[in-house]
Amino acid sequence: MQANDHEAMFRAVVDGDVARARALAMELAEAHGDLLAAVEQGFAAGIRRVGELWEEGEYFLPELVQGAEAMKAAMELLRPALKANRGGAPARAGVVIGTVRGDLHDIGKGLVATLLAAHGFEVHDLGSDVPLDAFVTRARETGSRIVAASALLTTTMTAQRDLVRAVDAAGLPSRPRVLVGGAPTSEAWAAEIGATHAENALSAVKVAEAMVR
Ligand code: B1M
Repeated sequence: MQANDHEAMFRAVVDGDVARARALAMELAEAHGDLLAAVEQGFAAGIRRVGELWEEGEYFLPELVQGAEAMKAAMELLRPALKANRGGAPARAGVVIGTVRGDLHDIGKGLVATLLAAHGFEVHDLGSDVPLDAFVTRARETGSRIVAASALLTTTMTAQRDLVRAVDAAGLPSRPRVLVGGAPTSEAWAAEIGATHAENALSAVKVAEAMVR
């Protein structure tokens, strides 16, 4: 894969071209390159641009949904290659992940979940609009070391604070730590609520690795 293929992946998502996104994903899966960097700089960069165009009033809901479809189609195809990428290493540690209650944004969370799985984590994805007790219950059931919560709205990010408190109060034997992310969150926010922050999906992998080391 060449650097300019990242541009083609970016374009396929921005244009909402599902067939092109699939074709590029298949090509990428067969190539011996940096799969994760290609995902982040190609497809993920594309969906971020779609978001900007929506905010700028250039795109409306159909284009937004179409861009998300192209992104999801590519990630569907890449999942096996991303898993194989980890070289059959045993799962390192459990991660329970979800988007917090009241929040339906799941594209970024899905990307984080996929890349964590690709790096050997055992990922338990609860989806979006996840109540606090569901995170805690699944962490208890699976003995997960990380509870990861995404929030895209300023009105829902406060649930991350409640989650830290709920996890602490549950006193789970695996003593999970909380990882937070999503556009309105920051290092400062995470420090304030007693969590760990990751800026994007690739850094979430590095941060999660450091958390279980
Ligand atoms: Co909404 N939305 N949305 N939306 N939406 C935003 C977030 C917004 C910034 C747009 C805007 O108005 N400027 C705005 C929030 C404003 C705010 O609170 N400050 C907003 C709003 C207001 C709303 C509604 C309230 C609109 C309405 O109905 N009036 C509504 C809320 C619904 C709800 O959740 N209850 C709503 C609805 C929707 C759609 C359903 C149409 C759709 C979501 C579809 C879906 O996810 N299935 C949608 C979308 C697509 C967006 C934007 C355009 C794009 C989000 C996205 O997918 N980005 C967004 C504007 C924007 O972000 N520029 C917007 C691509 C994705 C790859 O990036 O999610 O940031 P992101 O994830 C990144 C990082 O943040 C990080 O890594 C990811 C990959 O690098 N990350 C983590 C994310 N989670 C992480 C977790 C981690 C670590 C890193 O560890 C646990």
